Amino acid sequence: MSDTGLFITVEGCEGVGKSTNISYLESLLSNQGVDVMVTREPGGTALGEDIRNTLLAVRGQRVNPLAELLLIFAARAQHLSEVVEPALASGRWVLCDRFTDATYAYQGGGRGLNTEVIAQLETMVQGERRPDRTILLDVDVSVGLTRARGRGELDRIEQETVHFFERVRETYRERAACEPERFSVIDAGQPLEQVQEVLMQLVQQLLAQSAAGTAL
Ligand code: Z5A
Repeated sequence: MSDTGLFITVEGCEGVGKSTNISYLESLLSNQGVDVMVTREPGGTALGEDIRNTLLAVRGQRVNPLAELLLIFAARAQHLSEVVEPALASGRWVLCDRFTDATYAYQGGGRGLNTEVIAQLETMVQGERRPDRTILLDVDVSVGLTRARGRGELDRIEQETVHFFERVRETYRERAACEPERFSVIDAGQPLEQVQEVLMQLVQQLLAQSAAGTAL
């Protein structure tokens, strides 16, 4: 077994089922004796949650996309140093609801910010740290939005157009295609039981690879 934990991120557009399936993954892993923690971005620390609230607040003023990007990386810097790195160093597995792939998808694909700028901030804030495995829950945008919007009031980003979310989804899919060894893409349009069957197989594979000390 590796002496550092695994860093697993879960990604996807609105309403794909990240929260639901992260809870499921957490219980699967705990039942297998893995010391696992769940966290999220933006957020995961007191400062990060304040930044999250600021980012998602609906205000009458347009938020400059670069300001949005910098706030997300500010929250990430705090999250990595205060939570993620210490947990991984102590051997815990970290399940993170969104990470930097979301930045490429939302701020890059959605807002149209230059990917090179995102990549520079990624290196500055994260150094070499990248997720060991990323689960991309993928579903037609209209299906995800219907699920998410069933919950009531929309935050600032949830109020974006369908075209915005189409660009987000496309960027996620392109990233997954470029890094097939890191990404596991799951059809989140299937009934939840089927999604979770796939997740169970994935967990078994991760546990076997981790125990064998082989590359993930
Ligand atoms: N953001 C960003 O812009 N840049 C960044 O770098 C980062 C984030 C890190 C907050 O994220 C916002 O931050 C997000 C992107 C931005 N923008 N927005 N909006 P978030 O992850 O906290 O918020 P979210 O995307 O709005 O998550 P969500 O809407 O809570 O969705 P979810 O967690 O993926 O879904 P869920 O709550 O688990 O499920 C939704 C419903 O669908 C629920 O009733 C489930 O029971 C149901 N469900 C789930 N799976 C299924 C299946 N398979 N079948 C049927 N029903 C299902």
